[in-house]
Amino acid sequence: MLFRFLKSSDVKSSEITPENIYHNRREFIQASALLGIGAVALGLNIPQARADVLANITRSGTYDTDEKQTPYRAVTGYNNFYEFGTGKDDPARNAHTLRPRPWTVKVDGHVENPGDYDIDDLIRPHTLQERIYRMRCVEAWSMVIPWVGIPLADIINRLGPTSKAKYILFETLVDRKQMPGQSRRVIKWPYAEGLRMDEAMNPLTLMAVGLYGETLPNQNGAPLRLVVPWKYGFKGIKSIVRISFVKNRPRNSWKRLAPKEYGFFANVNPDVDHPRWTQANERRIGEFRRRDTLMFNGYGEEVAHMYSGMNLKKYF
Ligand SMILES: Nc1nc2c(c(=O)[nH]1)N[C@H]1C(S)=C(S)[C@@H](COP(=O)(O)O)O[C@H]1N2
Ligand SMILES: [Mo]
Repeated sequence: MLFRFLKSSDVKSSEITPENIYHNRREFIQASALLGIGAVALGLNIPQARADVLANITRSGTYDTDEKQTPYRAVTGYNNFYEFGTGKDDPARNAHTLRPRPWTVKVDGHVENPGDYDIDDLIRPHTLQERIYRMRCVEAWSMVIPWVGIPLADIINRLGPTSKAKYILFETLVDRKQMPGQSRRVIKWPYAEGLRMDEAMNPLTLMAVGLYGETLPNQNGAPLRLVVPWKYGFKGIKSIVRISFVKNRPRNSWKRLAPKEYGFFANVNPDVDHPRWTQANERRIGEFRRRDTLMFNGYGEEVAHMYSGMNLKKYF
């Protein structure tokens, strides 16, 4: 059980991990070299132990939570990524087979600049930002993660959707060699997710390329994954290879699998329970007392206006 490792009082001072050196930039690179040791001690294969430190990250602080950040070992060791298995520790163990470079993202649909974009051409014109967000998984656990990414609106504006584009569809890579979990048909591959255009353009919506100042570990969705902090974690599609501007509400994997349990909107909502468990409270990874879940995961000020007049019990 990974939880065993997550109590901060358990961490020996000799055990250097990214989250306790993170706030000291000068020591970051040096200490990151030691990460490999920590990964081995955990018994996990964390390929990003090489700690590819991202340069030129800006910090506006505007949307950051100042809550305690979830330890790096939990953020990168307790994951949902069914392409690498359905167990929470499967992605950290298995995702080393994913090759995040070279990587091509297909942009198509109702857009002025469609094409097959090399990941680095997609990222390069933009400034990377750090965003410290709460993440609330639909399974009622949560984390606080310092993401690094680009506001999705910046990317969309450069791609130039036409007026016919009402939604965006995202798809994950399909490749059984790189993603061994895809030989089982637990979901219908590719994993797919979508957003309404106003949700995609909301300043909170981030296209992440890193976390804790490093490039994204494979298990967290390298090289490109969505982060939509007021929605349940499953909207945060990983290892994206397609961005499609569409007219109609796109399919999304979890709703397709179990439409009574998962909706398209998936806004965090303590008043709408999952049929099999409550959504009124959650367990912050690393803590033991459950905490109340906040409407829109606490981001109502930024996002509630997009849903005014909508019946959120019906459109869950
Ligand atoms: N392609 C893909 N993306 C995915 C998933 C997945 O299984 N496949 N799981 C989702 C779920 S349910 C959650 S909670 C988050 C977990 O992100 P994390 O592992 O980086 O915390 O990823 C989401 N994105
Ligand atoms: Mo999730």
